Amino acid sequence: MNLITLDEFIARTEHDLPDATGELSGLLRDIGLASKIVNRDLSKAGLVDAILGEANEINVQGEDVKKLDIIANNVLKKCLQNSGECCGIASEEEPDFVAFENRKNAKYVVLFDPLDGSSNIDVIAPVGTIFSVFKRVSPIGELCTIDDFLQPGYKQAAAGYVIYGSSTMLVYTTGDGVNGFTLEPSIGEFCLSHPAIKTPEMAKTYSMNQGNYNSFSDKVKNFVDYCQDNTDKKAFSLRYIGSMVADFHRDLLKGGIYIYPSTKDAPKGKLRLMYECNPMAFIQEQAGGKATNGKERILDIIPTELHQRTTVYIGSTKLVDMLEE
Ligand code: AHM
Ligand code: MG
Repeated sequence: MNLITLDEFIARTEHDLPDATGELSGLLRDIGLASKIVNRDLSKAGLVDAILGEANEINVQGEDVKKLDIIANNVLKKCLQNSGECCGIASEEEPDFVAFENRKNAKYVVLFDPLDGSSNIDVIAPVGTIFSVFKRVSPIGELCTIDDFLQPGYKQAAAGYVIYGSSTMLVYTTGDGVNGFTLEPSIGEFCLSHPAIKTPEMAKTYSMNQGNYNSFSDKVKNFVDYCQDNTDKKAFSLRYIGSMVADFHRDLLKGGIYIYPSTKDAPKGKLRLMYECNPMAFIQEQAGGKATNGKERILDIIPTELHQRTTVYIGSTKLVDMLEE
């Protein structure tokens, strides 16, 4: 058996880069560690409510039962602060970014959605963690600033996600292709299982909350109508879990398109540029796919606020082009 662990893979890739200092590698290893802890806590999720007590309540042992989003947020924050390579974080679960007082000399900031699709936990469907890494632009030695976080997606140094499903898998890119690592539970290591992922150029699968059809633009309605047109048996398959990481992961491996357009309730789209769309767009492009907001490339959007939302069409190149046409 020739297992390549995540740590070993990171070390090998770092070795191939003459300018690598090891800092980004250290950061990725720490994110790997955090996701193993989240994975462990998630496996007990079914016990919360039924056995341990309801989230947000005091359980029978007199302990505070926290929601898993908050647990995952705290785990990531702590692992990144311990890491020494991260000077601050921004999270979907925090109102503002957090600058690490004791890490002023670190070079990177990390933005994350600690537990995306968390409403799926109640029904034991897959959820995920999404992360995005930027090199800071503020001077090393000082506290990080908002400018370190509000950078366009094309400047990401790394991005990735972890899917907690029937297996747990970590997928990431540093701008040199996309690799996937499956958690081997018996040894507690992420092992390289999906090297150099390339997404199919075309597929007949689309993923979206089609219940919002009546509030879609004509462009999106036309695309949906096209997907449903069964003339010559060419209708597409609709696959939607309602957990972006899970829907994206399927599209990445098998081809397809994930769409979250503007709706009546979410006129600017529902998903967050910094925590969800930028990292997924970086991965998708590195795998040969495409990601736009309908007007421009997701990675070119200049962010103005941390929790900014955007519409997103992401997946196989031909499908994204088709929708845009
Ligand atoms: P969350 O970050 O609050 O979990 O919301 C994001 C999730 C995505 O994972 C998913 O694709 C989408 O919201 C589903 O939204 P909807 O229920 O409107 O289809
Ligand atoms: Mg989310």
